[in-house]
Amino acid sequence: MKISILASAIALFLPLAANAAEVSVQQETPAFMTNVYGRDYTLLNGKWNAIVDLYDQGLKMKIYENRTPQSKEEFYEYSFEGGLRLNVPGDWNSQAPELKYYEGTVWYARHFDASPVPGKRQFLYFGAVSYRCRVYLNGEEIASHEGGFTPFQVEVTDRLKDGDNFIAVEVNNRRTPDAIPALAFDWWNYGGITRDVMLITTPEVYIKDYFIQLDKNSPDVINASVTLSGTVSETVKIEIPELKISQELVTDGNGRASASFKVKKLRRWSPDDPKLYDVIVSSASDRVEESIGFRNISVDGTKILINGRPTFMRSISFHEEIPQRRGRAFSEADAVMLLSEARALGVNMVRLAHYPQNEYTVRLAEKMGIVLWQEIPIWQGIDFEDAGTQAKAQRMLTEMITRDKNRCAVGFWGVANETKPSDARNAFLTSLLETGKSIDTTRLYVAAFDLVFFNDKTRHFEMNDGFTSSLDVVAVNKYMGWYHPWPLDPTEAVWDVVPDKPLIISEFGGEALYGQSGDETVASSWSEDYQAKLYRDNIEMFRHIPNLAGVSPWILFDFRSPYRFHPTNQEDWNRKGLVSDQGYRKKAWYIMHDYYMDIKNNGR
Ligand code: GCB
Repeated sequence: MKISILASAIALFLPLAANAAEVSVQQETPAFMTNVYGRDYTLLNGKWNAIVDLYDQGLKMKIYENRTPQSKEEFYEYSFEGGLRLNVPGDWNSQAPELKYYEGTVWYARHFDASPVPGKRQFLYFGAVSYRCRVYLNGEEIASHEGGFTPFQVEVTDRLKDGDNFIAVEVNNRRTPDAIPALAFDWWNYGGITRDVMLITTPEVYIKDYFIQLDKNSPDVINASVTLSGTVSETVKIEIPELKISQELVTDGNGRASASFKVKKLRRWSPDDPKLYDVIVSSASDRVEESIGFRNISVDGTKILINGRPTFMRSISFHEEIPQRRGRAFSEADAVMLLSEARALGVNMVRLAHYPQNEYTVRLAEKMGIVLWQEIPIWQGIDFEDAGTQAKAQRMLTEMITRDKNRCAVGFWGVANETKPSDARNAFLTSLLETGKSIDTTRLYVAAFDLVFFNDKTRHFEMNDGFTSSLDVVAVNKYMGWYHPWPLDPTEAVWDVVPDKPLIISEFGGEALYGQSGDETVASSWSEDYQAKLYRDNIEMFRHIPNLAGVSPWILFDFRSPYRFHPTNQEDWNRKGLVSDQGYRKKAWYIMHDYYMDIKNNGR
């Protein structure tokens, strides 16, 4: 069974290809099974052989067939053996000096042993491949996918050989105008098989998906739905032993069943008490288990409520990057590093910038009691006129929500960052909200805007963007003291932006090179002193934003970005981190920490 997850093969690798290929989507919904770590699986991580294919010749040469000479006349101008070796998961950029800036195709390949089991199905599952890929098993193309931050699976039951199998993955990270993100973005364009690769074994009819969360409006009603892989009518069971729930449901002709249960004495998940319950979903032939938390998140006027209590979101952002390693984060240990440093700052929320991050991070945040804002990389420069790009964005959003909809830590789905109002933009983002809400109405939908301006007549900060009325929570990125000089003293700043809705300042900050001291009034000093004063000033301004429901400084760590050219202050790093690339806290970190501790202890 071959699936074309996004597109027919042809358009995927043409450098500036448009999206004609989008029409051939043949995708089962959902496109991959939920909770892969709760399944019977083998990791195909480790060292893979690699070929750098700068001119995209490997496809023509069919190098995925992995041929070796069989006669005296034969020869092949490639071999996967004896060349470059790359770690999977991992980005290629950090694994070889010549690949640091590489944007193009790299072929990954390896052998693995498999044993087809009668009555069982097997799937290859990729946590993420950045940015587009085609997968070949034993010499044949079996799947393709576009989008660097969400998973996909392909069934290989009938294709696996008993014993040795050969898999090749053609990975390409070239930036194109129709891609998401598009041609330029302020982070490193890491390429590669950047997350876990798994061979998953399931029964013939397996539990493909389930969605088990607390009802949006009730503190004691759990809504559950289960989807089997086949269009069969079967009994499935949902158990939450600690809540004394054991409920049998019968799936309909589409393999689906749903129910609501009223529960007693539920301890709702919150940042202060991240309680999770063991949940078991079983069918005649399958059983999946995991921990799920239950909480309400809603909006009341200008407040964000968690379990009915107004909660100020003390947030921070980070990229999926380990600065000290200069590469993508991918493991549980990486998640521990990033989230412990976030927690140390005093946060109750993390904005995962600017794309869905790996499942280890999401699951660990949930255990730690950290609310998450997760978003898709609709980041400036997106072609809102392109129907293909829109379909791609809808699919990315679907994949993100599908993977993480059972993680109660996720409180916010972000649909866009810094977009300019236009009819095309509005239609595009409206389609995203519709797509998201067709799967999940329990989260708050948010987008970050950057077009807040200072109105000289009213002397207020204002914003004109009608799309804000479609969102539950509005967020603003505003770099007062960095990209925007102060038009007045921060004590006099008055904000009149979506006054009837919760407003999150989703980015603010400025650059500082760790260890550099300088004049706190001179931006170009790139000093910790300037950054610290900028933080003091912004915090002062926050006290004058009546509908402020949260803040999220930009950003926890310095991060790599190829358009940060300053030769001594930046050297390809965005230096807005509160923590340096070497892991040292800058002066501004302490200011933000004090601010958060004060809010935590005394309220806002
Ligand atoms: C922004 C973007 C963020 C950038 C940041 C900056 O507004 O949302 O991705 O990295 O500004 O440092 O300029």
